Amino acid sequence: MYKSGFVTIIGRPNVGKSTFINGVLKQKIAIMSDKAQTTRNTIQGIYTDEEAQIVFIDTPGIHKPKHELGKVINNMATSSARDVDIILFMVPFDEPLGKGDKYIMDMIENADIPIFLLINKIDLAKNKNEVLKSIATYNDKFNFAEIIPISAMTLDNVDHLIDVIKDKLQEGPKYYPDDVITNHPEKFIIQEIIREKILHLTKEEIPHSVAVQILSMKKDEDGMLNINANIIIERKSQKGIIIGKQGSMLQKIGTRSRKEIKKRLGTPVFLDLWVKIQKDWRNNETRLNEYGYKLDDYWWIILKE
Ligand SMILES: Nc1nc2c(ncn2[C@@H]2O[C@H](COP(=O)(O)OP(=O)(O)OP(=O)(O)O)[C@@H](O)[C@H]2O)c(=O)[nH]1
Ligand SMILES: [Mg+2]
Repeated sequence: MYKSGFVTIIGRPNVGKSTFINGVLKQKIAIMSDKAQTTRNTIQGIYTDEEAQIVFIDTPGIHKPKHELGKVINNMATSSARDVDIILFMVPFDEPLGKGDKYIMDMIENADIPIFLLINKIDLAKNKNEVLKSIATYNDKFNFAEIIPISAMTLDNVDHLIDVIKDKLQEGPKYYPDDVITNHPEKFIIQEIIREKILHLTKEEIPHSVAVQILSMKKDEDGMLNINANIIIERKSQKGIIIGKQGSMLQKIGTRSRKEIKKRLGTPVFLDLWVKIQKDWRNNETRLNEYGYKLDDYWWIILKE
């Protein structure tokens, strides 16, 4: 009997959701960083083996929104918990159960599907007791179907988690061919790679106020992929930071992005990056749509088949 199903992974920002999904798929489909709110879209990661196909959904970290952008990405995360077969709620073992976690637990409390608690980052635990303490705290507050400590980084206990997920899934079809691992087009992947390099290279307000827009992607006769992209920021002062002294920062962003895009797509890449100021874009619905931050109703269609 072949099994399949949809499994969403939710939690506060920075708990390791994208690291987990990339680790399970052994390929990077979602960007990762130590900055909160790295992920801004729902991203399907499709795990397929001989016994089952699990469509994991990586989601943006649920947080207290300060902009329209925050509201949109929170909405993506919370609506991903509808119409799935299992919810994975991820927390790091080393942070106390806070308001954010309570908010999420209240939200999923009435879901009539199994909810697993994933206690992540156990590679950082000095001893078992630290992890056990965290398990006890959460166990007191919520009736989880399973509580599974893992490390998304070292993949400790992740095979076990996959087995438990398979146990809970029902018989079902392969929704995707074996070689499909994500639902997003190349354009999205390129845009995210560039944004990730910016997150890694900058601090303070930049990571939160930046967006990347791909204007065009064209292959020329020599097989070179020409990419034209805008880095969108909100203020003039941020433009200076992104460009850097004599363009040094922009060059670093460009070089690192180009290398990863080339590796990912297997073609030589020419990357033309421009910096553009778009005042308060995070509160502007038209701009949010333009930069790809809208409720993605396209995976709903897949679910409703
Ligand atoms: N030591 C350790 N670090 C981890 C682990 N999982 C994630 N991290 C780190 O935690 C940080 C956040 O990881 P992400 O995967 O980007 O977190 P996220 O939950 O997707 O964050 P948002 O997209 O902002 O919601 C990164 O610096 C990761 O390297 C883990 O199992 N162990
Ligand atoms: Mg993420």
